[in-house]
Amino acid sequence: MSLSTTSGFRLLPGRLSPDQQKALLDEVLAKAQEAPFVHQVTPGGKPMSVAMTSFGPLGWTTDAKGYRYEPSHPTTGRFWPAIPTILTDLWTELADPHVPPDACLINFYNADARMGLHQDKDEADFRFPVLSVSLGDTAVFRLGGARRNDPTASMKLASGDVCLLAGASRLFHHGVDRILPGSSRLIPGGGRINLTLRRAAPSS
Ligand code: MD3
Ligand code: FE
Repeated sequence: MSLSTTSGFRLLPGRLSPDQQKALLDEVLAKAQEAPFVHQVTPGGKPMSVAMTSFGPLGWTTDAKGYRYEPSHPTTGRFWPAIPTILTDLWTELADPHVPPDACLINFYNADARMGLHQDKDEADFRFPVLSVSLGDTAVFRLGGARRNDPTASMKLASGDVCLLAGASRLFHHGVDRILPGSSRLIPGGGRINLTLRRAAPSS
């Protein structure tokens, strides 16, 4: 039995066409002018190698006080831009037809950025899936299990790939081991953008 059958994990390779990828990238880069990418600092005091921003009512932030969702950008103080419609449409189709996402975290990886193995546990209700969209250079992604010491599998996430983390997989450990520089020509100057749609607040 496959990983997806047992865990609720689904990978949809090339779910976005090249034209859809370009349109989404243009919208993300335009909105990132209003809500710039920031190398946030972990509670332990280390700047993250991944630069982040968010769209939607809530955005994920980290600083000396900890990890949390906030209604405004950590440096500008302005509300986050709206989530692109192509993403809310994907959420309705693949994740939840009734409850919309309220947070879209955007990660920018340059050739040297990584994300260590972690769980996403800052949301109120883990019954809602996480939906991920990759743009630009391919990532070598690592997916483990519910326990930190569970075995892991390595897979590539390429531009246009969509990944759904539902059911048990919602709490699986995961991370990005490395980026493959030059693997895509989508983003001028190279790099990778990953967008994750989430339900951060309780649904009622
Ligand atoms: C598996 N992002 O933003 S996306 C994150 O590629 C994050 O930037 C990675 O981990 C990235 O928190 C991975 C795919 C993904 C997202 C959420 C998950 C995989 C997941 C939640 C549970 C299990
Ligand atoms: Fe994560």
